[in-house]
Amino acid sequence: MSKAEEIISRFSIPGKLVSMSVNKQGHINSTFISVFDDNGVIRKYTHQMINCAVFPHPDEVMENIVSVTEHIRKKTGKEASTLHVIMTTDGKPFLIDDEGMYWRTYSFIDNVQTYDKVPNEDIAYALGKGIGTFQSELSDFDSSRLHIVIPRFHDMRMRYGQLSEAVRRDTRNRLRYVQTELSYLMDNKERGERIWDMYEKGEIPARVTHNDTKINNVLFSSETGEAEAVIDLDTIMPGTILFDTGDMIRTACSTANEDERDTSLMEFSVPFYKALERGYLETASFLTEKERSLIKESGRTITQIMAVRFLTDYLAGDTYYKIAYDEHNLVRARTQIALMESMDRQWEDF
Ligand code: ADP
Ligand code: GN1
Ligand code: MG
Repeated sequence: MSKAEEIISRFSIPGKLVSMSVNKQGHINSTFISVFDDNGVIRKYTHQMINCAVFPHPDEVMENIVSVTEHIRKKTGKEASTLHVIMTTDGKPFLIDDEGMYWRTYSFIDNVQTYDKVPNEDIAYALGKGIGTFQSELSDFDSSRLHIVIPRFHDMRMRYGQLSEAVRRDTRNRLRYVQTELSYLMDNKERGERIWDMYEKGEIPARVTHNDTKINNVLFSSETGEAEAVIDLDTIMPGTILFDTGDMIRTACSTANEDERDTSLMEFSVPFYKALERGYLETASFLTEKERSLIKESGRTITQIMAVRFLTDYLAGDTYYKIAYDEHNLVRARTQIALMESMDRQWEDF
C-alpha cells in the first residue's frame, strides 16, 4: 500500500479505491482526487495535505470549515452547494500522519467546471451571483465564532512591512531585478491602505469573509453554468466583504492568467466587470451604502495586495507560494501590476 493509500484508508469511505490523481490548480495545499467503487456505485473524493507552514493551526482551520459548511447545508438543503468534510474512521475532521502532516478529505463535487480565467461575460455574471449568494448564506453567521487562522491576512500595512523586510534582506540577491515593480508599488502604497484602515477603524462592518474568492475556488455546474459551490474555505475568517469582492474582480476581469509572462496580454475587462457586478448586486442584498461604494476600489486594492505578496515571496526566495520555475512569483507580481495599470487607464469607464 502506498503512503497516500494508507492515509486514505483511515477516512470513513465505503468501497474500494480504484484510482488516484493529482490536482495542481491551487498554490497552497497538495490536492489528490480519488475514485472509489462501492459495490458498483462510483464516488469521488478530494484529499488534501494541509500546508502547515501557511496554516499553523490546521485543527482551527477545520473547525471553521465544519461549522460554516454545516450552516450552508442547513440553509440550502443541498448537498453539493458546499464542501462536505468526510471524517476519519475515529470521527475526526483531519488526520495527522506519522510525519506530523495534516490530511483531510472532502466529497468530490462532480459535473462541474473550473476556470483559471473567465471565458465570457456569462461566467463573470455567474461568479458574481455565486459569491453574492455565498456571502448571503453566511450573513447571519456570527463571524466572531470563527478562528483567525492567519492574523491580518489582508492588512496592507503588514504586507508592505513584509515587502520592506524582504527588500532589506534580499536573501537571493534579486532586488536588482525588481526596481520598476518596487517603485510602482511604493508609489501606490497609501491608496492601497485605505480599505484596511477603514475596516480597522470600524467604518465598514466585520462579516464572514472567505478571503480567497479567486475564480478557481468556485465550481460551476457543467449543466447550467451557474456557480455550484464556493470551495477552498481555509481562510474563512472575520473581515470585510470587500476582500472578497476585490479578489473576484481581480480574477474575473483579467484577460490573461495570473502567471502570463507577456504582460501586454493582461488587461482589465470592463464588460466582464459589468457582468460580474450585476450578478453580485442581484444576490448581495445585505450591503451597506459604504460597502457598495467601495466595490470598484476593492478590485484594485486586492490586486495590489497580491502584487505585494508575490513580489515579497520572490525576494524572500519563494518560501510561500508553490512555483513551477524560478521567476514564477515575479511573473505573477508583474501581471498584477499590469492589471492595476489597465484598471487605472479605464477607471472612468466602469
Ligand atoms: P489550494 O488551497 O491549494 O488552492 P483548493 O482547496 O482550492 O486548494 O483545491 C485545489 C483545486 O482542487 C481547486 O481549485 C479545485 O479545482 C479542486 N477541488 C478541491 N476540492 C474540490 C471538491 N470538493 N470537489 C471538486 N474539486 C475540488
Ligand atoms: C493562494 O490557495 P489558493 O491558490 O486558492 C493564496 C491567496 C492568493 C492566491 C493567489 C492561503 O490561493 O491568498 O490570493 O493564492 N492563499 C493563501 O492566486 O495564501
Ligand atoms: Mg484554491
